[in-house]
Amino acid sequence: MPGLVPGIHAFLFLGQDVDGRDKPGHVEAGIAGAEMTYIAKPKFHHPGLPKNELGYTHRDYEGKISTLCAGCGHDSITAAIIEACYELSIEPHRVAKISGIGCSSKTPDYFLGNSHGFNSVHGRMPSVLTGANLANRDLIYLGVSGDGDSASIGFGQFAHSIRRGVNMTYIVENNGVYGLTKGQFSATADRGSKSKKGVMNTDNAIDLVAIALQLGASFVARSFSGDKTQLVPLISAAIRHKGAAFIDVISPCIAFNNHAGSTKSFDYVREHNEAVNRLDVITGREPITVDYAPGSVQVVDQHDGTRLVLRKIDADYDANDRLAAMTFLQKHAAKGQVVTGLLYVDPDSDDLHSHLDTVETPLNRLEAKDLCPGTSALEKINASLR
Ligand SMILES: Cc1ncc(C[n+]2csc(CCOP(=O)(O)OP(=O)(O)O)c2C)c(N)n1
Ligand code: SF4
Ligand SMILES: [Mg+2]
Repeated sequence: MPGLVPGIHAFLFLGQDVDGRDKPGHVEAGIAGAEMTYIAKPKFHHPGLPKNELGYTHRDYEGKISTLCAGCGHDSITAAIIEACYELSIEPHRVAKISGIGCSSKTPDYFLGNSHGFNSVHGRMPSVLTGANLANRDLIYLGVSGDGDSASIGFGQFAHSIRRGVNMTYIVENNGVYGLTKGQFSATADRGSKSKKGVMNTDNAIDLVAIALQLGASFVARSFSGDKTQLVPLISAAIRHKGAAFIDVISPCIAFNNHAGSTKSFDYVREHNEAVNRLDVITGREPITVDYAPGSVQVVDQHDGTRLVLRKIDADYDANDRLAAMTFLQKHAAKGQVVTGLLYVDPDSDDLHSHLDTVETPLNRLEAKDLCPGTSALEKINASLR
């Protein structure tokens, strides 16, 4: 995504043609006439690369070359999204990736180069995504944001998209700082944690996972960018979930928040990570074989036939109990522990379209006769309102 200047850009990036050229219709609503740069990946690849059910290789799910700092946690999340979409054999043109502003919000340019996308304004990803989703429910919505983008300026937008149950996978790449603007504490920075310059954060932290649980998100998880084994299936499961799926991914900023005293550094998260479960996603295409030890497995059936198999690490952990998840989270947070895994899933989830009883056809495919049902229908509606 060519958005390098904070605060003044809103780009509609519609992906690329297979030959790498921008598709006609690429719109820039940024600085008039400004030429933005990016690094395109070479298109050739080894003919022997493994292919998924659609015949696509990993390369078909990649985007441009990342311009983030080498070692940034966000790049690992990009890799996990690519892996999940490859494994699920998703048609790239069926995905809409929407983001705000920040290093994290730049990442949709580094995956799914043939998907639809909108790099919106700082903190406004959720409302743009909600609007797009209401207009066309046929796409898979991936909202990518940062802790500044979602817990600071965009906190209200985050809250409303979650409480409305928008059908989306909402990923926050959480490093506790505003990486793009050089490392100021964000609202998710823990009280008592120290900045790189040694300044202590005296404000209480917002825990987006706790808030998402309270607001009624039907899928809530936390993971770590350094744990691909946990993160990839979480993203796959969230994509297959119907409703608001929220994943908070601790993603260390190696430039500004990876020092001793930070609670979002690689070392701190590795030392304090408490995983409640490990997840396998079984799609209808594969035979369902569950061979885990009895008592340590929780199976969740989803609307689309997918089964989530949770291998419990904490044997007492029940991922269907919202209240218990909230208590569990708070108890461990008080001990400085970072709880990861699928923390809550509602097997009977639904979404905003079900709540509003909206028409199934995407709005741009409705015909005049659908939009104007005629005088007698109008008279009936008027009569019902008198
Ligand atoms: C309306 C507005 N206010 C402030 C900014 C400046 N700004 C750009 S990115 C950013 C914070 C990004 O932090 P985060 O979302 O955590 O992303 P990260 O860079 O850490 O991945 C800020 C404050 C802006 N672009 N627009
Ligand atoms: S400044 Fe931090 S968040 Fe931004 S690219 Fe560098 S390491 Fe990543
Ligand atoms: Mg951040």
